[in-house]
Amino acid sequence: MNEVKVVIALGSTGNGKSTIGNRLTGKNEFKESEDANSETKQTRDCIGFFNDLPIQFVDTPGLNDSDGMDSEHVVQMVTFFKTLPAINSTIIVCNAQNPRISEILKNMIKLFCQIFRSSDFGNHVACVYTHSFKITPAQIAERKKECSESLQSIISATGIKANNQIPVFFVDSKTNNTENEFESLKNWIKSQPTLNTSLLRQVDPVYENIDTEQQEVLVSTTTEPIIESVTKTYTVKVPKKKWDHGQVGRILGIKKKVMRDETRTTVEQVQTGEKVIQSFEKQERNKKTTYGGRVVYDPWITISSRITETRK
Ligand SMILES: Nc1nc2c(ncn2[C@@H]2O[C@H](COP(=O)(O)OP(=O)(O)OP(=O)(O)O)[C@@H](O)[C@H]2O)c(=O)[nH]1
Ligand SMILES: [Mg+2]
Repeated sequence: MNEVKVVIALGSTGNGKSTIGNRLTGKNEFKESEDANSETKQTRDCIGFFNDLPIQFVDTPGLNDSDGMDSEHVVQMVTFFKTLPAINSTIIVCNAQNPRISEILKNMIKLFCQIFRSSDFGNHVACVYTHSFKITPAQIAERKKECSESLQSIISATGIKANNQIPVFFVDSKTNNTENEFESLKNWIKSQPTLNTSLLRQVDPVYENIDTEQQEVLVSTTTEPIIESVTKTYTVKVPKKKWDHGQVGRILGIKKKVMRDETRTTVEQVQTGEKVIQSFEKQERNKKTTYGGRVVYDPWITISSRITETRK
């Protein structure tokens, strides 16, 4: 009995993810688009068999070049991946009739590298070209080499190690003309061990990075007078104890007061300066960066405070 292999499909809209999902599960659970408009809006899965191999196929919404990495589709997709008990591989679904690797696809691949982090994602990824008709074996051989190299450089640019030889398959999901390629694809899927997804479990579906930053802010400044006791000295005239009658006084009987200086002290409350009281708060906030590079700040939260007093 083969164990179920979990395969995630990723690719631009209309490339044939849902169609190949139906083919690889032998069911018709995924809705295929009838025109160029994007059909799949939600990431969802289906378990079925491809020949004897049980496959749990995870179909994702295809994004357009105008879509950003912050769309709710991406958030729902990452949230869905976190619920998967295991993941074996990812197939990047391209269209052989339009083989350009679009900017959005590049960004999606980078997103996958970010969310799977060091889980050896680069060695569990393959590229599958659908709509493989009207292409010669020589073109296929050339494109396989080119595609493998460009995917490898996109993946390694994110810092994740990538297999030198990313497998590339050319299939046509609507005909039976590419049975050999489907067989090779099946064997590759079967050979994929489970990815280590412990880091994926910790990933935030909205934010790629959450950092904290701190600041110290001055919240208030008040000034108070400094009042101190000051001892003051002054002189007063006080009469001498002895009376000097003098010549005239003696005659007239008038007594003349003789004065002397006496030093006295007094203690007064005097403003000797000013003190400036400042209150500071240390604050912290989260700086959150979305997968699309948008930066969102949480409100500042006070984590400590201090008061300083300085004399002026
Ligand atoms: N001839 C041919 N047609 C295909 C093949 N794969 C898909 N199609 C057709 O291409 C159209 C788009 O296929 P879908 O499977 O809906 O594409 P998708 O990648 O799921 O698109 P979204 O859900 O919008 O992201 C449908 O009309 C399919 O029938 C293929 O290998 N050969
Ligand atoms: Mg679809």
